[in-house]
Amino acid sequence: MTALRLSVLAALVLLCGSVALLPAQAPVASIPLQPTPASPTGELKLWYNRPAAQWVEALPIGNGRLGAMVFGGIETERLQLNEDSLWSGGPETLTNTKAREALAETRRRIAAGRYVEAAQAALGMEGPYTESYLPMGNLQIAFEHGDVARGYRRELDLRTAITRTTYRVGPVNYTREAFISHPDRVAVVHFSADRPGALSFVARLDSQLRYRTEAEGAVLTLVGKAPAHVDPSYNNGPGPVVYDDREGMNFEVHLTANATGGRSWVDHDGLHVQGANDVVVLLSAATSFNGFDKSPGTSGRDPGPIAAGELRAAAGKSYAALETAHVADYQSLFNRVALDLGPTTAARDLPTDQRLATLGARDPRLVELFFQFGRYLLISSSRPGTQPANLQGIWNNEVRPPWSSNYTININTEMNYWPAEPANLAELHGPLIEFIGHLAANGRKTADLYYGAHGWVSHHNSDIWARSTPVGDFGQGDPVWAVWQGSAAWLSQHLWEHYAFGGDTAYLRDTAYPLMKGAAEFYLDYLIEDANGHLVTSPSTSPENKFTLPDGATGSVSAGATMDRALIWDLFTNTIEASNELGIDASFRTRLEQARARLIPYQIGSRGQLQEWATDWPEQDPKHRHFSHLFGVYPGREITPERAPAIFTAARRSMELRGDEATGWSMGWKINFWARMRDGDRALTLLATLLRPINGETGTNYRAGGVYPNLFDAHPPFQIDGNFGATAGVAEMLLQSHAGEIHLLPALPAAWASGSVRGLRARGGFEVSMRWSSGRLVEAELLSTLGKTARIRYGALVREVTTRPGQRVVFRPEDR
Ligand code: FUC
Repeated sequence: MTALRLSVLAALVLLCGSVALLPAQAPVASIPLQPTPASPTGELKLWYNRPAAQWVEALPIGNGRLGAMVFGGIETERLQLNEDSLWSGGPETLTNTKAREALAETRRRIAAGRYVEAAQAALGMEGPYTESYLPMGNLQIAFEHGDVARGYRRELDLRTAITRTTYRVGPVNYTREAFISHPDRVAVVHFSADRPGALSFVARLDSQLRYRTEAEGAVLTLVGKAPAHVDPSYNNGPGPVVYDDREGMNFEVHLTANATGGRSWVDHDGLHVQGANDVVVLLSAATSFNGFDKSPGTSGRDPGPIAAGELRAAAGKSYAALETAHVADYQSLFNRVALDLGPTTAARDLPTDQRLATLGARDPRLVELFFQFGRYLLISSSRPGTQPANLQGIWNNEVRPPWSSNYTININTEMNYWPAEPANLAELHGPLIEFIGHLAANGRKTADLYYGAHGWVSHHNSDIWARSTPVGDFGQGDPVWAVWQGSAAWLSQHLWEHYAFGGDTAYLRDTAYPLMKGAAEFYLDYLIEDANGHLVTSPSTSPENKFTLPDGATGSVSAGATMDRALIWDLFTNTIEASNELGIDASFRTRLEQARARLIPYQIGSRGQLQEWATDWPEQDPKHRHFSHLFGVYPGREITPERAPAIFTAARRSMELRGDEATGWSMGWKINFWARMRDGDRALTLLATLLRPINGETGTNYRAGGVYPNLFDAHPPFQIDGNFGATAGVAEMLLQSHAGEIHLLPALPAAWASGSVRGLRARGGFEVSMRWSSGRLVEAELLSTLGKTARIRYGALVREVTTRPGQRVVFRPEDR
């Protein structure tokens, strides 16, 4: 027996008494699992028996870049349109030259224990707010058959990424299908009827931004201009929307139709169809966005030829060809994962909104639908080469959307990408990874100018221009969110995870490692020594909670908030491992190891909780939606029951004190937290809390999240992160791999007694499929893509298996 195997055995005996180990050359089989039915009914549909009355009832479609909300109106169909590069503003300029002085003063006041005054000084580090993600316009299609219909149904089929609306007016059955094609780059709306000549409508384009429409041949064009600046909706300053003839994004939407039978023409009023049998409407769009560092007004691309070319290319294809290419492309991603959580209930025959209201998470098929909806949304909002999914993915209908629909990088943007690796959509991580590169380019200047530090830094908000500076409009924003330097570390975790799952060494060497190293360089410079000789950050906040000082005053900035320590441990550990994998940078690695060993340790507070700050101050809001200090449980990997049992228990206590009620995204995070606590029932409770119907409410609520009728996550308002957090959470309940082992069914709730999953991914290059029954794993199959050794855990049972690339390994707990 090798030394390694002996130590594994010793560890096992320590952990679980005695278990059976496979011999060193573990027998591996190639027996495929029983084919896993995704859903025995085959149905993965959101469906409704009436048109969408409000935006959060409409159904989202998208190809990563172009997005639409489909309302399914009878007399007037509306597709509310977005394009992911259509933002206000232009490239970041560093405008706060006094930030470094403010930093020094903030640090002095923190060192003197003058926390309230320190927060005042920190205001001096702030600069402009980010810009806003904008709505592009609407495609409105007015029919000439009135709005009295029978047999109405509209649906979104997650298996094909196509919406379908059907209804009957008089004797005629009408059908509409809509999708946005990634391969053909256009939105496609197909109208048909079961009587010849029944299709007559006018299609028009409009926008909330400045625009005009033009008719040229068979094409209707909308030519638009975005504002040069849009203030966040929470900032109450004058002139919140600023247009400028030179600056600001230019954009175009092009529309045409292929009609069979009847007549069609385009004039100043719109695109007209009269008496057709079958019509395919095609829409393309482009903006002048030309990179995060170029003015879209003065150095932009010309969007006209791009939109025209894409429309022309698509118009040369049949509907069947467009649809086939779209479905094949979409399914190449979507079909990688199938989930079956057990027997269905009668509720599956109900429309989705009623199903949500009646049973919620007690309906396992609804949980499956919600899990897959998250995967659908990522496929539809983030493709290689597009912008990363923002607070609303790509779907936004407001000129001043909540929180600017920006990149909020103190949790929300990261959460969007939590499912990317485990839910087998790794290449969709690409836009975020590319974005981090832009942020680092700006962030190097910010690190230098604001901090006199090496490397790169970013703060809590960003936008398409990769803003890296603290926002807050020069002292208007609360430092508890605006002055936070942790995002460079948090985002760097995504760089590492993409490698940890996929094992692409060239990517690690050329893309990830240089960015991770740059972030680590910043924190090496930013850390200072506290009175006990530990390394701490200063100023430091715990997004976005405050503390109560002994004299009753409220503080926000201090030194050494727990989250900073957790993030820096994560970044340094990942960077150390990366440099080891690459066999480079030994002396830098040593610096990181030495600094990591000196980081301020976790501390357990008077209530048995994991302390949120270096001092055991009470939280100003004990139920706060953020639980930043618990990063090390999830998405971090430092706090596991094996590695840090006491801290693990304290983290659990902290979450119990926090409670369940929160915003949608916070509940999404909590599902993952409880999964990491290996408490499946509690994770399911959180899933059930999230799957609460929120109907009309779109104002901001910090305590009562849920989901809208279209299954969009409700903060409220709509914020897409909770969808992605929940999808990652379900995956995390079934499979974990953050602690050096592949843990099968670590948090299976009692209610999911029997089921199966196919295609989840584990770190180390494994694809995992499992089948369980009566709450017990029956069989797991691991496909090894990299040929690494798999340490497989199921409960207390651990087996280690060496693999070859491409090999399938079958694991049955019953085998000894
Ligand atoms: C942070 C959160 C809010 C919201 C916003 C976009 O400020 O605390 O709840 O999600 O980001």
